Amino acid sequence: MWYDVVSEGQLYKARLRGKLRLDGLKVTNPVAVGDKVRLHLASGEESNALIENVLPRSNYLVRKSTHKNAHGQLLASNLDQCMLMITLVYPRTSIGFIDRFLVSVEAFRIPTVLLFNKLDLLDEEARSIQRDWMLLYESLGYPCVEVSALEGVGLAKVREHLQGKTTLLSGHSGVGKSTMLNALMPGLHLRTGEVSDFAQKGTHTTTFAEMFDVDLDTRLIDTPGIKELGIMEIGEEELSHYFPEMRALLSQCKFYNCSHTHEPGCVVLESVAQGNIAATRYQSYLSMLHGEDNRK
Ligand SMILES: Nc1nc2c(ncn2[C@@H]2O[C@H](COP(=O)(O)OP(=O)(O)O)[C@@H](O)[C@H]2O)c(=O)[nH]1
Ligand SMILES: [Mg+2]
Ligand SMILES: [Zn+2]
Repeated sequence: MWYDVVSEGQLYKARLRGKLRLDGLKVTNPVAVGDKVRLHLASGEESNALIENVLPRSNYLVRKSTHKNAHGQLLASNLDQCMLMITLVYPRTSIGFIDRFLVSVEAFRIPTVLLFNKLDLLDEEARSIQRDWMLLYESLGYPCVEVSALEGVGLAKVREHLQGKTTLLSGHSGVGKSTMLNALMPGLHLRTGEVSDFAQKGTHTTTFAEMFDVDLDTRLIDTPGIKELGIMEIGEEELSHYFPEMRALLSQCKFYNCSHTHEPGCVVLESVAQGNIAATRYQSYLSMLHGEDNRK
């Protein structure tokens, strides 16, 4: 297994030196994109670079491994934020998928920006639905930007959000991630198309994320082939903490271990009834609570 390590502008192909200690993190891979490592250059040769250890991570994202259930897959580390690309049409991203993504990332205490792409394809009705979604998520603390990556609309705002940060870009295949990366970084020429993970088709290899430098201190991580984050085990009593609008109310529920489904004196239920918590959000909460597959 070879890793790309950049040091002072120079790219090294590196291998792991022996076994790395994993800091008690139950993951299948010891190193991930975004990691800062100590590199050892044996006899000064570029081809002999060894990763000696991984420096402490400020945060990380782990997703459920498809192979071993007990261990997750370390997806990326040292992130300032995630950016979820959404499209209302071609393909349609569902509210359930958005909420599931947001909960997964909240669990790792990483902020998320929502990017609504393919603005050029929306008719008036779809545009108005999109505006409602944006109002809702903005009110929850998730900045929203609408763009057309293809026509270059809204890219200045995207740049503002990215500036000086390391951002993990995610979203369904076909929403326009590669198109946006190409637009932000002329000269990159990533392959785009309806089926972006073409190269992985029919194989069972894990797809690794890749980091791009937008400028000196702005980095974007593309996650091709990752269809959903795959929520790590989140306990029922923990789930509402990852809905910001519920988190703010939790201490007011009558029962300490309230599930916010039927209990008397539940402030969350009250807020849903009064329309202060969006019905769609509560629906997402219930389906996650009941372990329903909400990935589409
Ligand atoms: N109409 C329209 N098409 C777009 C836009 N952004 C991307 N596409 C198209 O959507 C398809 C998938 O884009 P791609 O960047 O490969 O998506 P990815 O799978 O998320 O990387 C391509 O045919 C793109 O040309 C957009 O803003 N508007
Ligand atoms: Mg792509
Ligand atoms: Zn409650």
